[in-house]
Amino acid sequence: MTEKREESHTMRDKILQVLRTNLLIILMIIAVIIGLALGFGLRNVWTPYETRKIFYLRFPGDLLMNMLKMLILPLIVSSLITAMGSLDTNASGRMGLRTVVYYMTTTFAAVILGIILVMTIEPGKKGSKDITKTGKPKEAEPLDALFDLIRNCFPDNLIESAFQKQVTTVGNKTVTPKDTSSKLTTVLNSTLANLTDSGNMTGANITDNSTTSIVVETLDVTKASGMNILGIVVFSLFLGGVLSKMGEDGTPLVKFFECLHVATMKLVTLVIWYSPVGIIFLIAAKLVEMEDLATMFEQLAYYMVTVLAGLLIHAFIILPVIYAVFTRKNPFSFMLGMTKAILTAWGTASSSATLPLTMRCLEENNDVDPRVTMFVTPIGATINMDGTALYEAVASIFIAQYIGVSLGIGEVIVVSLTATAAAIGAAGVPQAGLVTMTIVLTAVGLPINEITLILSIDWFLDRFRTAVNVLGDSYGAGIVEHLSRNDILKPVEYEVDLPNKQEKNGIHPPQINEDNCETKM
Ligand code: 7O9
Repeated sequence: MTEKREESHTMRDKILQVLRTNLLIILMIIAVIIGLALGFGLRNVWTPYETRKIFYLRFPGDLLMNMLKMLILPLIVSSLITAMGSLDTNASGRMGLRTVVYYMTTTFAAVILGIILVMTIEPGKKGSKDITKTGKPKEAEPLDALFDLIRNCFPDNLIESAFQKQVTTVGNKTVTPKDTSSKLTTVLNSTLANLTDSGNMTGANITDNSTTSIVVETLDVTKASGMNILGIVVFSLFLGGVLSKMGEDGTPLVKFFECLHVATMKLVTLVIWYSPVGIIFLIAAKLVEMEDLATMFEQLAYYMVTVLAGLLIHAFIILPVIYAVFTRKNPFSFMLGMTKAILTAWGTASSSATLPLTMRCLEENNDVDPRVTMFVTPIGATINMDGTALYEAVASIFIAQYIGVSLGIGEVIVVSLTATAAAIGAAGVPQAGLVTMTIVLTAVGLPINEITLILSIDWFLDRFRTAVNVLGDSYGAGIVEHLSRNDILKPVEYEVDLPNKQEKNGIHPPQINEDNCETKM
């Protein structure tokens, strides 16, 4: 009797659970539709200049962004330390290599696809040319950006890296050297020549016959606001790696971070139920804010079509084919399992804010091993941006076409390499979006002020490329799990396996069991 009741109970629970998961997807789709309708509706009533109204309209959306971003720090730290701590160094090393190889190849594939499309469609040679430009982008020195990237991997203060990153700031000062020796004159002359070449010189003048004042560059490392995500990722990976090497002695701390991970994922579940509300207002506010939608869409139509076509081909053909080839599983049911994460990515235009959902969808709907998800997705959110890479390649060649510069094969290769590098390094560079774009442009000698041309539509394309970024991270987790299936065993199997077999497979027995790997609610 009691057995039967229990059985029907579990059945009901199961049905409820299935309903609940699908209910959320339905709610999210409805939210996107309501958001669009509300936005277009309000456009008829409000003008984009009623900034206070728009500011308030965004409020529920701001709350969602805050809640999601609030979870990022505990989530990535606990995930990376737990994953590294519970796998032995060989297993995590192999997994890390596969992860990085997958990310680099798919990013490069996206760039190549973008270049092929932009060179066949030639959007820069079509459409009207009188696009109004606003603002002026800051010039970026590629070498400084690269050094910032590496410097940020090693923050001087871990707590500070949660809200500030290091940036190289270039300024200049006027000096009046007293020394008139020939050596100094040579140095000054070469500095002068360099400054003039790089366009950094603001003026060098001779004040009188005996004194020469000269403008020299000053370079400082300053702090800019924004999370130094690279520093946190690098620290967590190393701490986890060291804990794994410590064996039994490291277990308490690994268990602590496991617990933090499970608890954070439970918070994620709460936030997810608020996300449809937030999505409505994020979309509506964005739509009301935009000044002249029709003209903008009309003028940049070909460009938009090129980027969207590239993103669609990458998302629906290239990535699924790669997944199917490696895993022999159905890529589209995998994609369906990621719906919630993809809709959130589209609604928030931020793959880092989507990270909590990406992890949940992978573990819950696609049955990816939690240790793989914990290891692969935080790194993916940081360095894997297929959509962004494709976008930057298309954008720079579009600008070249627009201003009538034809690029040679060498320059196209430079675009492909810098766009890949820029997308990988984006999260480590301050004010990433613009700075990485200027790096690609300066690398091939294109004028950076033309960026403003494509800025008006950036917010729109951002949503689609973020969705592709998240999808790329997810397929990566699926593929890496499949390839690493011999390095990691399913938690349930640990009970049956003998300790020496576990050792052979690169797993530390003490940390893994059904309880502490379970992240579902
Ligand atoms: C798009 F790992 C995490 F989750 F903690 C993490 C935190 C922050 C990962 C990344 C970041 C981060 O700062 N990312 C970042 C991404 C910073 C600046 C620019 C971009 C590029 O963003 C994409 C784009 O504009 O194409 C896109 N919006 O994927 O979020």
